Amino acid sequence: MKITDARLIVCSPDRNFVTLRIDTDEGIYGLGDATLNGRELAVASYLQEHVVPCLIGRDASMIEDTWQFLYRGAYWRRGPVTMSAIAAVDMALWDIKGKALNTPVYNLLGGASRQGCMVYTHANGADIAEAVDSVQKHLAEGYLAIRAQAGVPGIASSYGVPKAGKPYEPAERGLPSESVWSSERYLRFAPKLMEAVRASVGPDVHLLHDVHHRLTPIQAARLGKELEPHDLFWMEDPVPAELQEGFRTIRQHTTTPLAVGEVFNSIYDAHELIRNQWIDYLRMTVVHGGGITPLKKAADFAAFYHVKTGFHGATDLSPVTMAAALHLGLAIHNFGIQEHMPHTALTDEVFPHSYRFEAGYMHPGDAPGLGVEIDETLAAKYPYQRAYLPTARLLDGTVTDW
Ligand code: GCO
Ligand code: MG
Repeated sequence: MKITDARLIVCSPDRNFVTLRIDTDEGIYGLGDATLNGRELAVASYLQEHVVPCLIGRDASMIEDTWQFLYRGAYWRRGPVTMSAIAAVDMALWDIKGKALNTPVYNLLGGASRQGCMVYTHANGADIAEAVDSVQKHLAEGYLAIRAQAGVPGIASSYGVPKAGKPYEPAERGLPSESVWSSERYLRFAPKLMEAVRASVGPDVHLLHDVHHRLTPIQAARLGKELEPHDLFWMEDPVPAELQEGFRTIRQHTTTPLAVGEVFNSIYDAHELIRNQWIDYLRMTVVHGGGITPLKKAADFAAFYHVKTGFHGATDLSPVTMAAALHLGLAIHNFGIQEHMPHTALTDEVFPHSYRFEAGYMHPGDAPGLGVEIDETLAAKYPYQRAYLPTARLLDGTVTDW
């Protein structure tokens, strides 16, 4: 089966998405997600200018070979733009293989290891009371695991908290906005938030919290210790993780489980974290981690060190990535949890899909391949719109991690 065509579909049904469609001479096509929040057009151009010409005429069944060709053959390796581009090709080829063999992708990855993938969703509020209400609302929807964030007193526009009346969406149209940050104020507040949430839900609900790369290792160690009585499922991204050995300090001081890696794009971003057992959950996901092919290997490597998966699943990953993550999560043994930040109704209309949510779990569905389509006529009505993630400064004006 030969690749005859590959093209990019860039659209913005409520937010930007970059999708790759690969066509074959047997009439079967596959879809891959290439969305990189705030840098979408760089990936689209990388694919269009440098990858698509090399795909035409290749054997669509050769997934591993194509991955190695795009990774090693470029000479320049890693980085989110490169790896998101390779991921899109990889996903599309798995989609094609599933359709060609008339089976869902999870069957090709070893078959189902469980009935469904437990997911967590986001609860948030301007203050603790609103956050607790939001947690209760999501519990009523059937979620068994919930991430809680709230506005930190004295900090305007805290991470994870929506503008009044809107669902939380990290990217904003136009040029990057600026927010302020104070780790001192946050450290005084976060344990109170999680204490109140735990008191309202009782012992059985899984609670998560995202620090979003804001602290130093010793601050994160202190927070982890203070959160221990509230029994978190995980504390996410407590420090920026370029320096993997930063996690040694955190780990020495706290038993709060740690989740890291939504910005990683290679196993080499995480191999020390895993090998030293400094983390409990690996958050790399299919689109930014180079595709299903390398992520399956990363998950298998992590399994040997008691590390489970917790794939990133924010709205800036398209329904194609959500499907791919669910197929992989259903198949691997060391699946931990899947993030589920639901897309808007319009996004779901542009990307009809077979995955479904029921009683706290998601299932990829049994459609052949990944089980996601794109309505190109509808997509064309929503062209790309410039949008960026916010930036952050400390109270004295110093640029800090958002
Ligand atoms: C999460 C994340 C996101 C990111 C976003 C950046 O845990 O879901 O931290 O909300 O901020 O994906 O593009
Ligand atoms: Mg996060």
